[in-house]
Amino acid sequence: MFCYQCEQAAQGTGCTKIGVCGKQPDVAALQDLLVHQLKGIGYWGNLARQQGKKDAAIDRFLIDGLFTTVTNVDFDPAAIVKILQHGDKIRAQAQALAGAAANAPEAATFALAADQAGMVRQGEAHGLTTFAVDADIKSIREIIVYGLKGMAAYADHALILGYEDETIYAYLHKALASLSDDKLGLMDYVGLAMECGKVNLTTMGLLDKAHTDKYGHPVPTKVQLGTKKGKAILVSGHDLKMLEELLKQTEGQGVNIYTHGEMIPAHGYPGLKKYTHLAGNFGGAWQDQAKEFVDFPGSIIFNTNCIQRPAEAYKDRLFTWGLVQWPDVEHIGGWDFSAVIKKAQELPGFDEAPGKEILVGFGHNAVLGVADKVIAAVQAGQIKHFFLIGGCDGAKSGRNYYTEFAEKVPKDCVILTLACGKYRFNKLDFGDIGGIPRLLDVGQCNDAYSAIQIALALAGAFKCDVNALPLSMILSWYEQKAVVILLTLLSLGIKNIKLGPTLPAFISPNVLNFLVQNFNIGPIGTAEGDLKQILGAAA
Ligand code: FSO
Ligand code: SF4
Repeated sequence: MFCYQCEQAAQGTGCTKIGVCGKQPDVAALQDLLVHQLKGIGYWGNLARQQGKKDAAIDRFLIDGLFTTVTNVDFDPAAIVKILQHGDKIRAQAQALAGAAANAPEAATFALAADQAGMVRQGEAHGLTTFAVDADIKSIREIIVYGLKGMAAYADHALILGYEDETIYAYLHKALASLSDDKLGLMDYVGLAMECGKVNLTTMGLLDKAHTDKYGHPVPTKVQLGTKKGKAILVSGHDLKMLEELLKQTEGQGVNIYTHGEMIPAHGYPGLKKYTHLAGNFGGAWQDQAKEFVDFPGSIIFNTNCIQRPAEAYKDRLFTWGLVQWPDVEHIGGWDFSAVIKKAQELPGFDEAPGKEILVGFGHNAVLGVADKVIAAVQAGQIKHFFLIGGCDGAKSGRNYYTEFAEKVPKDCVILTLACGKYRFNKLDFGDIGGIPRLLDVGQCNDAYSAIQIALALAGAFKCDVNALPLSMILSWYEQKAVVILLTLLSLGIKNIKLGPTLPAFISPNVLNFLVQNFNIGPIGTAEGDLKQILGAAA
């Protein structure tokens, strides 16, 4: 196997024996085959679309297939085999829709093996090390593949809430088709990568609309970190609809629901916070789950990444939902959560133990609702600078940088944060500036959309370019959603982003050069040095 799609890539270059994430070589091969198959479906789908023909089943399969291969989503070979078999039918459907083609690539024509062992062999033959292309082309193609995976995750959440957008599907087909087109050069792919960023802004906007139409705009809300007496279920992932259904099915049953990781922003949505048994938040970011879940006295369910190898101590009370799968962990296929609730009823649950409260709910609507106050504070010199410290968390010790950075941000600066990286500092007290909290939790990783809206509104108010704002972006990345968010920021022309804890292994030296020259993107240094550089430059 060879995989370097996430920040945990072994030795900073790639996982070759087994994934640091726990991905086994057979699963890696099946996922490589699925990506290969998706390129073929995209080829036919793109051709059909050029003739004005499309099919919702084909479009939606692209979303599911891509999201399945995101880091920490699907570790179950049997589940991926089923997806590949379904994909084979979808491929035939797309081919029939497109009609005959003279030079269809192998990805669009290969016959899927009859069994899992055969599919694994096919996947091995289409792994990254088999690509005979120039290093820069390989790098930029992989950037696009990872961008598509991240975008598919957001499109999937929106789709689950009944929201779709034709722009997204048209781009997915076009981009997947481009990946087998040897006539394209580096700058063609750079253009496609920037388009990926733009289309992802549309995708995150669509998801924002889905969330806010359905559950209202998030409002500043205190989240309890302690526990309520009663049975308990912990929900991890990003999917709000799944949480809502579970809240409905547990109403009046003496079972409290706790959020984990990226589910914490749920507490700020009026349509979800109205459930009084949405009791609080438990634990830290995803990489601490194996240690923390042992102490959760109820059932636990994952609705998206990031799942890790479950410890035996809680495996029998762990469930997966949606595209997340782990071998031997019970999967909930639809919307009936009675097995999860039944398990929670059998377990001891929590005692009453109130704890600290932290604030969430600063989406674009809440922040822009007090825009006048914020602008006046900037003009009066009370707020000197904004820092967006956001992105994913992970296990590397270098990630302490983000805690240290947040702690060292001067008292006259405001921190916006989002995604699971916030757990590095969201339980610290930052105080406020004239009633404006110094730490504003904007939401999940996809709520980068909110952060962008806030930045654009500030730029409008100060009549300047976003790059001229007293705003710096200090980002942490882990998996492919972070890749697509980065592409979105670059597609908006945002410069001077600091990225860590390490730069992606899939970026070739020439592609990195391009990014540095055009966007002045750079690696994080030390918290003190970076702060000095940013604030020195801003002074
Ligand atoms: Fe984190 Fe995992 Fe939200 Fe990611 S829980 S790392 S970027 O899946 O999606 O921030
Ligand atoms: Fe390694 Fe990350 Fe790939 Fe897992 S997803 S195999 S940790 S590079």
